[in-house]
Amino acid sequence: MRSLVWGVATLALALTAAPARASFTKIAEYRLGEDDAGATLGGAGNATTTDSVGSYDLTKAGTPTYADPLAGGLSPTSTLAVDFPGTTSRYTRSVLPLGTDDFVIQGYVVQNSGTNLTMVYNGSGGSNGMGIATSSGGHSGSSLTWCGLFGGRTYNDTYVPVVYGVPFHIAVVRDSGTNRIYVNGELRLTTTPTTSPNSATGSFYVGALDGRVDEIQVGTLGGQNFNPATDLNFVFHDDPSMTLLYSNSFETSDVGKWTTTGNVGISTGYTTHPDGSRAAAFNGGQLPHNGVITSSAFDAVAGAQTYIYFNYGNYSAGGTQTQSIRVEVLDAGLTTVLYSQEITDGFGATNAQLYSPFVLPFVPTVDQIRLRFTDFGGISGDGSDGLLDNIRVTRLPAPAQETGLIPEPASLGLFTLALIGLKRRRRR
Ligand SMILES: [Ca+2]
Ligand SMILES: [Ca+2]
Ligand SMILES: [Ca+2]
Repeated sequence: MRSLVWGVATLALALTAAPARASFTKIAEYRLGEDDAGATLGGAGNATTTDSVGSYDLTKAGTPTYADPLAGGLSPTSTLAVDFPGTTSRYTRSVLPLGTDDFVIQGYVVQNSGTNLTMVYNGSGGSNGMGIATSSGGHSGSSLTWCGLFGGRTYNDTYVPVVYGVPFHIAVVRDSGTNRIYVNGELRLTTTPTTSPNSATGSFYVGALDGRVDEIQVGTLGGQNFNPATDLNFVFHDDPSMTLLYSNSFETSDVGKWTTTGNVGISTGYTTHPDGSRAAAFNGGQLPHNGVITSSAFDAVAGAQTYIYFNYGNYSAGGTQTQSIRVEVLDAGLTTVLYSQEITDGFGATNAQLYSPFVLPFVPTVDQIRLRFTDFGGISGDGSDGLLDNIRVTRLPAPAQETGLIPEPASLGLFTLALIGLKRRRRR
């Protein structure tokens, strides 16, 4: 049992009617701002935060504040999130009646610092209940990763690294005895443990970390199977609300979409790829970390919420070093960096060729952009490599929404209309 920093908290609950399309029945939903009277960006959190579907409002502890929704984030219907400045700040009540099977807990999180923490938990983490946690113990000790925690005794590690400041959507599901964890819409882990979680006692809480949390949904499956297409509260890159700006899976059909310098090549030599049969491999052959991949220029829309989806991983053939990549957005002339984010992935045999899904939200300031992926850090001559594949850049809104196909009150602007349309489709 790895050590966690456990929060304390409190709560109780009841069932509400199922949403029309989802397989699971929400018993509580915390939008964390939108349904809190008087909530304003930067303002102190209300004494209670509202359960939008049930009667399980949460009580404030510490000093949470209302904040931007995860950097414009993965949930475009959100207008506020809650920032928690540390483990003593949270929203809490006594436990929700989730049972020990057929439940769903999902939400968005950005962690800014710290190690083993929880972002949402129902129960007493050391001994019972279920929730979403981070752990530094599961990834060969080299990095902090997103985990599901079941019953306080079963850590299910996704091996997806926590990147400080980067938003993630995490869903922990237990469905007819099978545990599943989704990260940014991708199924990362399926396991059927021999023991069920212990019934939750103690408290339910949200927060208790240094970072922001948003759009928490808790529900029961009630005999239905979890359906990620309808049940994940996540905007997939191919959602009809999105416009695809650029894609590159390093397949032969994509040739011409990128250039390389330094120690990076397009490889078919790995046995698994998140998409197709080819991926980009950095510092293979135990060469120094100096590879750079630059995309061709492509059209964007200045001011539009834009997302970079991609898979990045650490292939370890006995090597023990982390892999790091800098993801940048530049203008077409490569003169100005408009956005930059560094990602480091850990190592380990269990992580061999295991790519993690990332989604980086940004808003361009120009109408034509390029991407640049730069391998950095690490040591030369190590038997692990950085792998990159399946790059997709999308923006909101979709063209159909821009041409006025959505019925519109005259007082609303186009972008607001697009969000309303999105909300109709995506809200569960
Ligand atoms: Ca929200
Ligand atoms: Ca590929
Ligand atoms: Ca290497």
